[in-house]
Amino acid sequence: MNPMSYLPGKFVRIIHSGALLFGALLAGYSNLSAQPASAPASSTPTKAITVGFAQTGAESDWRMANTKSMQDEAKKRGITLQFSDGQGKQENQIAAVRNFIAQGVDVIVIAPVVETGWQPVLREAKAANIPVIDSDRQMTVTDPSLYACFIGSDFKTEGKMVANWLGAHANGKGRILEISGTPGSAPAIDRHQAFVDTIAKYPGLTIIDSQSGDFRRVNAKEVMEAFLKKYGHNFDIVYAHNDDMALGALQALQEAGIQPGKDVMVVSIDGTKEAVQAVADGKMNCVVECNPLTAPLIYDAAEKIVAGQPVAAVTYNKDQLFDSTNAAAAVSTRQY
Ligand code: GYE
Repeated sequence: MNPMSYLPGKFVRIIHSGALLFGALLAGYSNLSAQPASAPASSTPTKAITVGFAQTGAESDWRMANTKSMQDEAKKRGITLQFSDGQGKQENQIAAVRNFIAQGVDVIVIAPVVETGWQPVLREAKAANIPVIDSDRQMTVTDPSLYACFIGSDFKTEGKMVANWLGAHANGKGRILEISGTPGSAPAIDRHQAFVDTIAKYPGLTIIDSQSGDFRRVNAKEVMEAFLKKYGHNFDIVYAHNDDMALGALQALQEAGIQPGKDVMVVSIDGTKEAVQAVADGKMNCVVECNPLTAPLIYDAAEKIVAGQPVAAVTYNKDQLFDSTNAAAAVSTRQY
């Protein structure tokens, strides 16, 4: 493993001086002679890298699309991908990262199930000079040099977008049942907090109860059934932290004889094809997108880090919103 020095928020890899010199000569050559940059590059193929990916689990359609994106893009680029499904448990993910360190992979990508508790294993990766990319969910660390960069969505913006949409469309009917994601996960924390902070602007909107559905459809259906027992029809809005949970809630509502999208509003986040279709069908009211197809950005960053180039500390997706005005037109273009 090459020696590497760390700067806050990014990694700088000091590559073998011979390679550095060779790279500098190539760069100089293409600049001075005005040759297309690709001419010399094509004669020096970049080393295929090995990436270890500690995935959260397989809890939702979003997650499956994210895994597929990482696998397909690795194949396309000739990247060797070591994939581990953490099955929703941080201890499994930590064990996977230790395994990647033992194997000496070039870059480790973690989609952390929960936000905290990563520092010890990140220090082990740093000691082994293996850069880490934080994918999808933020990790909280006191030492920002412990990972190279974050690539994913801004969950606070998503929570805020849903809340502002409700502020504009709920027409004074504002008793909200919240079905939240995995406790301690960045999306559950941020999508709750930003939503709460934003609905404070709209006096009619209040969360009357909040329970976790762990980002899973079956769990959310059970949560919704329990809500229906407790509140009867006495609520106006279901806010689910992801589409799978909204679709689980939809089933429970329909079984109870309540028409989702009409008798009560259902809103959520992810933008899966199935949920956007439900909006187009009038069974859901608003879905904010959260793009899982981030593998190209992640591997771009991984390849840059390995090549000793700087990367942006934080890259957020630009996520859009679907409601009755644009969902039908968008369904056929949804890729997950
Ligand atoms: O919203 C949900 C998934 O971390 C953004 O996790 C991700 C969330 C996504 O299971 O469907």
